[in-house]
Amino acid sequence: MFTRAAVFRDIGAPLTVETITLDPPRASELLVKIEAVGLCRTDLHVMRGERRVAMTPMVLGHEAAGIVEAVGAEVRGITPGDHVVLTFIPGCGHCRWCSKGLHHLCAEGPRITQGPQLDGSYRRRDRDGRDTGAFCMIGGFAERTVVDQASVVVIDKDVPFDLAALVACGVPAGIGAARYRARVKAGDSVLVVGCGGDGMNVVQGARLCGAATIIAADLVDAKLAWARDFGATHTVNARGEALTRAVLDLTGGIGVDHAFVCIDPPATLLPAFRATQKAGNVVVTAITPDNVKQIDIPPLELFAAQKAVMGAVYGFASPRLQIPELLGLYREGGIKLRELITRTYTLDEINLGYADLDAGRVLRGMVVLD
Ligand code: CXF
Ligand code: ZN
Repeated sequence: MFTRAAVFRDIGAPLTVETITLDPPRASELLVKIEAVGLCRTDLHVMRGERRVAMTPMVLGHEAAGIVEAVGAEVRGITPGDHVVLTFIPGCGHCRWCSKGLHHLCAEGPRITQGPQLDGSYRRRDRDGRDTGAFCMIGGFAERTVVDQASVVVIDKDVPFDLAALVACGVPAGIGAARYRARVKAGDSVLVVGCGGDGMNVVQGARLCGAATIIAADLVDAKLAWARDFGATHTVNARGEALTRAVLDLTGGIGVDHAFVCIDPPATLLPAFRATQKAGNVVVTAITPDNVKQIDIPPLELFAAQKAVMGAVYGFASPRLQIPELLGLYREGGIKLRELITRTYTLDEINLGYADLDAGRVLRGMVVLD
């Protein structure tokens, strides 16, 4: 069949919305009609060449929800008509990590920027007949996609698709980082550097955990105002040493229990590290450009202050656990989802959506398909 898709062809160029060929699902795969797909900054890093993918052309998009239209013969527990969220790391189900329920650490994870399906072959071709990849084995910037069942979580049918898409990336990444990586406790103090899709969810995750002090830092005042709505108790518009000083001032000179680096790790890591108290946690949720080869922390400071520096992908917990859990929390009024979406776009407007993200005009842009 044919489907329209936003295709990444050249670094620095806009995505091109094209009609491509999509082959039917193989035995362990499904055909999914995409209903909504979020505009995450990771895809922007790819478009700019800051994060290399292994091939072009490639359909980007990894924060997607939709309806199953067809399933392969070996698919279990998913049927046509099911509503699904797609996961940007597959859960193969049998590797060392998946067998412990740690699907965010699936052994197949390192292959998600390569382009092919989980089984190593291609389902998409462009108009010239060239194999076309699917970012994160999803290729969500499209009307339809074919994915392995390892990339699918079934959700309740009453969840709006735009909200379902949110729990595919930014929401679990942020809320999970607070709950499952740092394990923020009631009364703790927290710094969140970068209040975008991940950071805003760290703010609401910290609130959910009962943090007493939540300091939101960003260079865009509108995001700081939004952060207050999501639970920030203090806001700081500063970077570098000024950021560290401001946080120390707000915490009686000792620093926060937990700092989260949700944007620009090379520039923000050391200021966040120095704004963290002794024995505190520094959690990196943001992706780092390929050309950054090392982190900037003096080893003696790390040792003497006995801090922990840690990474968190997918909020350090399985999307199979978190997706239903987060939708349940939303239903109970425990977290905000609707307020994360600043603007919606058609597939043809996708480059406008990314321009808005880049300019700091949106918290989350959402492509809504017909
Ligand atoms: C990313 C994490 C690193 C690989 C690509 C997807 N996740 C979300 O933005
Ligand atoms: Zn993402």
